[in-house]
Amino acid sequence: MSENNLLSPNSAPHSDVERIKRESNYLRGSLAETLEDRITASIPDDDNRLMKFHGSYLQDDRDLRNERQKQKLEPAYQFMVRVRASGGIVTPEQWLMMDRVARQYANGSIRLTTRQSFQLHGVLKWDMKPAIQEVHHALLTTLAACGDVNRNVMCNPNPYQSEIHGEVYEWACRVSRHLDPRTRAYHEIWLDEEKVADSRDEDADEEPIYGPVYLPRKFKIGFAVPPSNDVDVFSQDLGFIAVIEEGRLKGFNVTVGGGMGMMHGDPNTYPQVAKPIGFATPEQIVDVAEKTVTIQRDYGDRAVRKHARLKYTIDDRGIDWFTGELAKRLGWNLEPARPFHFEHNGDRYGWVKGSDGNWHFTLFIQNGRVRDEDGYPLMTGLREIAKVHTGDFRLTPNQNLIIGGVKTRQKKKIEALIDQYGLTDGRHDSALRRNSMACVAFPTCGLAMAESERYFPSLLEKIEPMLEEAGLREEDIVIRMTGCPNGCARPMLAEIAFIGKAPGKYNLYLGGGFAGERLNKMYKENIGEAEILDSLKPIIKHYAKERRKGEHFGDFVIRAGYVKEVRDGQEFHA
Ligand code: SRM
Ligand code: SF4
Repeated sequence: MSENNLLSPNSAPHSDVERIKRESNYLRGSLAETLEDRITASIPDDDNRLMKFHGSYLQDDRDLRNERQKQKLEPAYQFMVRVRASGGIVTPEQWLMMDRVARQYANGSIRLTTRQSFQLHGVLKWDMKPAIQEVHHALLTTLAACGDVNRNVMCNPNPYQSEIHGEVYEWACRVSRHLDPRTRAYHEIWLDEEKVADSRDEDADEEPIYGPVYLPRKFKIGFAVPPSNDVDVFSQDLGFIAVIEEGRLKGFNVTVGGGMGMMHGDPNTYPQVAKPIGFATPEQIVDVAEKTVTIQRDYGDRAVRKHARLKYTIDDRGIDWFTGELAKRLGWNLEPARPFHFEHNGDRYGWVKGSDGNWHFTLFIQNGRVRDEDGYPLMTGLREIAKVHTGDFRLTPNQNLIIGGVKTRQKKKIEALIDQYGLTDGRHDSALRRNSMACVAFPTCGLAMAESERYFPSLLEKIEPMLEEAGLREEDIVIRMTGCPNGCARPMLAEIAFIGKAPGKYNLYLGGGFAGERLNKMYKENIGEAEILDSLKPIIKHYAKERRKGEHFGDFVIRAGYVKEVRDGQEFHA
């Protein structure tokens, strides 16, 4: 293993997280012991850091925080468990397992994430092991769902170009497998595998790609199949854009340096769209991914975590430095990028027939939350479908769900169940709602500054009449909300976005590109609901009256002068 990843490129002392990783003996730490500790429902901070690599971390129910504090009780500790599946594809059996685990060990709901993973909330410490064991036995994993490693690899679940989708998906899986952590810690801690000798004593090389301190920060990869940019490829650290010529997959345009996270008021942190740097054949991309990861491993900032993503590594040294370093490590140069064109980043709902003759039904799942509600037994309906379905389920990058690969002879049966449980493809909702996403935020996310998932539907309810009045009910407008500027629902790429600042207060952003190709810009700062509605109403009216044919809302607000266009290298904030 190279020594490089033990050194920071700048001379500043490494952050404490680097110490925790280094001392952890490949992600073991004292997790096995602390999970056994029955005195508290919590775990120590150092272990919680490591827990992320295992796909989970300690939260507390923020709704109960003050009350429990008053009663001198420890916070209502619980764990979030994230289960990854490359490209979001799982079998009906795996769906049934998630459903079972959610009801038995978590809060009775499943959360489909913006990266095509599952999240469970409210798992108690004592239930972590059986829950993770069930996930493992169903051939899914929580390992590397969080932490300073490559995360769930996203892939367009494109139901209307099935053959190409299948091929691109296979490459996404290969890249994902190649970058999986190799440590046996996961098996020892969760699956009761016998502990191997301390690998530090043996000087074993447990992680040929990551090394003993893993990456300086999380790392994200997405595969897009134009014209759909549903994976928001420009938000990824590393993106692959499929190049299809004459119906065949020729290779991928490679993009680097995307990322959404920022901090309010700190211009040293910023969201950024990735840049295309060239073209590679399918057979070359695993190598491209590995070498990109190792560049970030060796040069990423290990001192300041908020400056540790690949986008900053590249910005600090320049894109030419990066492509040069990549070519050096690969031993060859990428070809020049080929032309590509994206049309949208949303999902296409309802039934579509794939080129393989199978059917796919995209359901609208508001903010990815699967649970039974009064009058809408979504979770039960999906369970009943999973019991008879022989195809797959595909989690989309927009927090929706595709019942995929339905054979023609089975379609009627699935259709009947969809009807029986009233499951919706969003047809009765506005196009705005169908193009909406919100992050989790309260009560589980410790970083939330404002509500998101719980509040967004009611805000949409108030915006919808304005659109209706303006004759825009069926106009696709991408709208997103997050409870803080970390950007988990990729709001910086939406045409309208709300980013939480304080309880009930949001920064309003306008002007993102409809196909996820352009960042938006702040229009109003720190405003509450009344001002949000007052601000949007005249703009919506203006758009209805003066938009050009085919002009998207995000383009219009720039042309009409509400916000300036954010071009490459320009400042994002205001
Ligand atoms: Fe995220 C942290 C939820 C996608 C940027 N994100 C978190 C944590 C784990 C909070 C924490 O660290 O304490 C949130 C858990 C909340 C909860 O209670 O469940 C959280 N992120 C989510 C999910 C579940 C949002 C959702 O509603 O679906 C998404 C899970 C993805 C997955 O399945 O792997 C999720 N997070 C994203 C995305 C979008 C994406 O990846 O496409 C981003 C922006 C893209 C990017 O990374 O640049 C994102 N999350 C962050 C950041 C800011 C990272 C940065 O570079 O600054 C944090 C905070 C951090 O890492 O320190 C964060
Ligand atoms: Fe939490 Fe912020 Fe991510 Fe929302 S954007 S889930 S509030 S970290």
